[in-house]
Amino acid sequence: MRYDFPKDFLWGVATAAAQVEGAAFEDGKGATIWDAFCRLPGSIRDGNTMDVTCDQYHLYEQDIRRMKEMGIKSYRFSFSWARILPEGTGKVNEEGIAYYHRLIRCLKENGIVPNATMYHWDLPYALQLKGGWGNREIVKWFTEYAKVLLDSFGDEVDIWVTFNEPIATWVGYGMGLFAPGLKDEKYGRQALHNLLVCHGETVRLFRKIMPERAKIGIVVDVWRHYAERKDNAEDLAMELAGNEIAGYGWFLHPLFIGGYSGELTAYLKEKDQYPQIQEDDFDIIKEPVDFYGLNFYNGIIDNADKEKELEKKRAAGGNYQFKPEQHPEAVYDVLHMLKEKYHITVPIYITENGYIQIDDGGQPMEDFLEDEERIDYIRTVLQWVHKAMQDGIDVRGYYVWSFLDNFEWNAGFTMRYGLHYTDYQTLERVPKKSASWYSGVIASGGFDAPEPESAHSAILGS
Ligand code: IFM
Repeated sequence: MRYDFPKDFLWGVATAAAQVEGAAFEDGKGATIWDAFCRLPGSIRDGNTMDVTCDQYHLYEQDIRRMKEMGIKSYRFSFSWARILPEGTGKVNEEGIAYYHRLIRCLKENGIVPNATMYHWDLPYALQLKGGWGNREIVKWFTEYAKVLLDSFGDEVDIWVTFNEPIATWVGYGMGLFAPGLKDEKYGRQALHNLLVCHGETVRLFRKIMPERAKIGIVVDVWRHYAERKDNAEDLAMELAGNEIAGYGWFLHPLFIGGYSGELTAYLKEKDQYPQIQEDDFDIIKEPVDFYGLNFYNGIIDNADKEKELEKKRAAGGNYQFKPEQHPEAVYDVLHMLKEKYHITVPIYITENGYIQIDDGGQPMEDFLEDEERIDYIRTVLQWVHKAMQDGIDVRGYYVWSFLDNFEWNAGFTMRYGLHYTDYQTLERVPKKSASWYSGVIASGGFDAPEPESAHSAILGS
């Protein structure tokens, strides 16, 4: 069957500043919470730092040339707050501003649409010393930063994202697995509430100062959970926790319906984690956006018994967390849920989707170049996206995570998501098979493929 996408469909690739730029202490950039976290023993699986990563700060022209050769229509990148405002507020770092002007200019000269994220997890360390996301003052700090970005780049960039995946801040403040490494659930809940208020205030600022052609949205990742046994209380509890208590519902409900959901409110009150909320907060958070960015990676089938078995194996020292079952068909269900449950009617971009290759060290580059599994996965996701579009869901673009292998947060360099292999010693980029496959998809506006096999019953009920 032929899967054709609209002529103006925005085919893109995505990265984020901290994961690809490197130059962590060059040209006036301030330290971020990740620069500090990487230095805590045991925090990063392979002990690496973000000091150099892919060095895109110096090699951006080469990367953009490759994007152009591939026919990429849009590049989703993020600004580093600490490169713009090394202390988080106050003095602007002109060299940081100049870097992003160069990057954006180069993209536009090559006909690639910039899609810019304001915050992708790298808070200036100076602000963490003042309490970071848990301090309500962050609403002032963030809008000051957003204003600098809009004043500096508003003429050049038309697609803006306030936040990428708010949940990461919970992983950093409530679970201790990401920067800044705090394990304080109550503080984490407050941090996330403050972040949502920052989002809404930034949208309000945007409406005041930006022309109508410019669009702003937010990116929330959806890992939808499904109880495997619909009559099993433990499976159902896992589903609820994964979706509402510490999953997408935490954000989508206040952003698109208003306030926290009944389930989440009850949970937070019971745990004494309900954040301090000011009178207009829920109106601010619900400020209408121009688009919604869906980061989709997988659907998750919850089975409490299987999970307990896995826990035992993990406790015995095995590495069992990285080969989950693949459920690309969940994207179809998720796209419907966005419309039917959250009433999202603005255009949707799939702002990230991708596939991991685990690199535990010692494997040659060649092992990673023939990435048929990535091609299969991305193709199947796109088939289900196509089907949702046939149903009338307004999807305008799709970005592969990622253009190149990069620093995967607390997994360091052990997870490769790239269409290009990155050699972290020489900084050479080598295209994988998926890069030429994706380039072909873009050139012909789609692909031929047999219809995907029937979906898992727990997801699509078939
Ligand atoms: O690398 C991350 C990215 O920063 C945010 N979304 C998920 C990706 C893969 O884990």
